[in-house]
Amino acid sequence: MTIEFFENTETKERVLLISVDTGEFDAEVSVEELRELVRTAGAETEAVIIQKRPKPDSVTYIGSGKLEEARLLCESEEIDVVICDGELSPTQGRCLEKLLKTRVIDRTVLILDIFAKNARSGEGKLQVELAQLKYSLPRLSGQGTALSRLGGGIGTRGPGETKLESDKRHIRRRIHTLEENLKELSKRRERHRERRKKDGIITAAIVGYTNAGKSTLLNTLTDADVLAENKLFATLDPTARAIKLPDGSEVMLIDTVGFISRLPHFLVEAFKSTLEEATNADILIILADASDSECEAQLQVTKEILRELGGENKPMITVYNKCDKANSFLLPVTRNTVKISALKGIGINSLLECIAENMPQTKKRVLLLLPFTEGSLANEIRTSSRILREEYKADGLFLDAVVDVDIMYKILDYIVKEEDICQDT
Ligand SMILES: Nc1nc2c(ncn2[C@@H]2O[C@H](COP(=O)(O)OP(=O)(O)OP(=O)(O)O)[C@@H](O)[C@H]2O)c(=O)[nH]1
Ligand SMILES: [Mg+2]
Repeated sequence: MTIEFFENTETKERVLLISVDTGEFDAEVSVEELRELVRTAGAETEAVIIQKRPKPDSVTYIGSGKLEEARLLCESEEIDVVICDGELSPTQGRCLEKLLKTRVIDRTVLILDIFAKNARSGEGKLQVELAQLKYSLPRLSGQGTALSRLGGGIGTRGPGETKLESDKRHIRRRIHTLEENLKELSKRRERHRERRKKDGIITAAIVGYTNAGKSTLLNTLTDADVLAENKLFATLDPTARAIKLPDGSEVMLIDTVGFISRLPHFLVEAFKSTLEEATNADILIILADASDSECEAQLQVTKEILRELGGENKPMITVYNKCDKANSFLLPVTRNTVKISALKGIGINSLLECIAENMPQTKKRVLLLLPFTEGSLANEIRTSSRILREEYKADGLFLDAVVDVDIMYKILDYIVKEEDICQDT
């Protein structure tokens, strides 16, 4: 029998965490992160069991001794939900629920639960529902699953009205509809990006591990007023705001969903349209929490996910944040690395200068000698570019002009000299 619990704002759900330490990653660090996820989900970690084994037991996840320890803890600590720090197979999930007589979920379900709680936009909600269905589909076997019991406790929250049904066909149909809807929204985003590009708007995405301070930075630089709090995955939907750089040029900053280690692939897939907003930006501002002992590991995770999303070839700026409470002397000092405190507004000018240095070249200054036969091209240059000097010479029309890089291919044959210039020239 499975006990159902319903959300109650006064009594927090009591959680037992179970981890199998295979040596593949630092189990202690991972459990600490899981604790934070539990806190973010509104529950309380009462006990932790870590077992060293080469791999999880294929049926019971942990060995029989530890299982008995867990069963006793569930009773004595009045545990409401057991959370395993890995991905549970359907068999393991069912078996543990039966033996522990408690709801059992895994790290992925917990993350999905937080996503469900924090999704605000229609697109965000569709993405969460898609991820939940993709997770639950292989786990439906006639019996209920953790996800199909939409109650109110952690791991059971749904994105909206839709109740998950144990009808695979229905779920597959729903997955298809969601994917179609999301594809439409993704196309709309793409059209929007194309328009921005045409208008010459440069974009910079603030990416990084969850809780690094991305939203705080956006709020400090603009009056975006987005939610920033000490919780994981506070932001799910992208927000964009324009800022002016010290050299007068403008850049559109984008704040988006944070990353976490061992992010399941299907979750990245479900959030593709949101994540593309970040990876399609002209510049990537990679924010890291310098006060976290796992700072460098979190930077690596961020870079790996960016690589997976195809964003590794963009200009990148590494920003060590929260330097007000970190020993920033030990941090690397390299080109395109900045130390800041988004909260206290420290180092912001250096960051803005670094963004300015990384702005893509959109204009070039060229000296041209156009043959007299290219009269219409000369007119096109006159209307689209800034002409600094124009002179009729014996062998053609001489132009000193600042042209848009988009028309370079038309004038390549007539260039006498070219040089890169800043955006606002
Ligand atoms: N001490 C200190 N705290 C900071 C700084 N920047 C952000 N924080 C705090 O870190 C926590 C997380 O900040 P957010 O801006 O919500 O982080 P985020 O990266 O947007 O997080 P998610 O959207 O949840 O992925 C908040 O409690 C902030 O007040 C900083 O420079 N110094
Ligand atoms: Mg945020």
